[in-house]
Amino acid sequence: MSKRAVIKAITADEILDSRGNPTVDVTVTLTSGVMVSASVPSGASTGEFEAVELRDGDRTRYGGKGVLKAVKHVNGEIAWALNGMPVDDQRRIDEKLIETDGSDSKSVLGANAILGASLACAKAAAIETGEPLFRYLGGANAHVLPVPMFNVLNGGKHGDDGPDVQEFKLVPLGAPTFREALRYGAETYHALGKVLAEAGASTNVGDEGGYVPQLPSNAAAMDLILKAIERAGYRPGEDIAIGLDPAASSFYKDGRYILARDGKTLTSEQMIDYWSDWVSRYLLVSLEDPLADNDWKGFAALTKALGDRVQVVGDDLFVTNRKFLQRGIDEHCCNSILIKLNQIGTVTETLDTAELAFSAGYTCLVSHRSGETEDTSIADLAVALGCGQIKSGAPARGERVAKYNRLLAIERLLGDDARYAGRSAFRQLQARS
Ligand code: 2PG
Ligand code: MG
Repeated sequence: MSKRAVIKAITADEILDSRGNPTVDVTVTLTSGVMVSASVPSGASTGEFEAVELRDGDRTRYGGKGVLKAVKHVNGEIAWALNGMPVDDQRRIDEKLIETDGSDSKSVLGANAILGASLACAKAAAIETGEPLFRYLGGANAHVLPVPMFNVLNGGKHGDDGPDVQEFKLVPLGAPTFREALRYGAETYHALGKVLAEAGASTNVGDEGGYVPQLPSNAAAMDLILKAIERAGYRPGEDIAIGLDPAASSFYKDGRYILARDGKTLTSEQMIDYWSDWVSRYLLVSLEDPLADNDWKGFAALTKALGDRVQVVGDDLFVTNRKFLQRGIDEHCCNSILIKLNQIGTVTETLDTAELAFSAGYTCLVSHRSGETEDTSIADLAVALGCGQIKSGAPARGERVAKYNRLLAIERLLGDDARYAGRSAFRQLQARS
């Protein structure tokens, strides 16, 4: 590409996310005529130290959730700062955004404004080079298709009246290709709908497209999912394993874990025993945020007890931030990190965090947010990182399947070069095989 393809204009608009809340959409125009947009997702079970998503707070619009201030910052300060910069210099662009904001938490311009601009620049640069985004970000050797984790049963903050555990995910690690993994997931999702209906449970869906049944306990959800895997004709553990995101901060209060569905209130030690029992009983390959985001001691103990049997993922604990990840590495907390662009707010900081994770032997799981848009950049990011894992909700609902469909397109594009990560994505399984 011409090194001199520069940013000519940056504009933003307020659009809606999948929950019907406003979010930021940024359009970048280059002097070459290239024009592309990126939109920003939004979480519900957010980590305490995530970069700040700027909301207007004006109760007369969208209940205070408008993003007109963030939009104004893109059209103003961000456009002034970035106009005239070479678009292929992503690190410099992101440094400029961070510097213009000037705060640690991106609270001045808003991480939503900043990420929109950062991501739109990356997409524009990819188009300018004539490369797909995954190759622009990941280089010539980006060819590994991630194992999709399908969140088929929602609870916690994503599904009222559902289980305490926020996400029960199908992990089709035995599929030969991504395309087949998607089929395994969709077939089992539909089988689960039938299994739930037979059990007299609701098949309404939550924020990420998974069912939200009212069940007598959290374990009851596991039993129904295992039944659905078999009903769909797959072998639990071999073809499809299970991953969880309890998002434990959401049921942690005053130093105790309150599992309302189980009628239990647990200490950190008891919560670890609870998960230890689940790891033994079920076919868990991945366990994200099993404890609250300030329970560092608990995380170290849990990782020591279970880390060689299950992937322990830090989401709210690390918030895609190198600083918190470094603390986790130093204190032996988790062996994997969730990667969310909007937790940290720029493309290069996200890549830097993933780089630190790999260097410390941690795996990376690229993730959507519970409030999503049609933007499919995370699919490309997962292939660019070659990390072998992504979660984008159920294999249903437009904003969720947009990412999975993008991965189908990437797999098609790569042709014979594509490799599906499968079991190799999980360190604990590599060690055993
Ligand atoms: C999570 C995410 C995505 P939210 O906890 O991992 O599933 O949820 O976007 O609400 O933080
Ligand atoms: Mg999470």
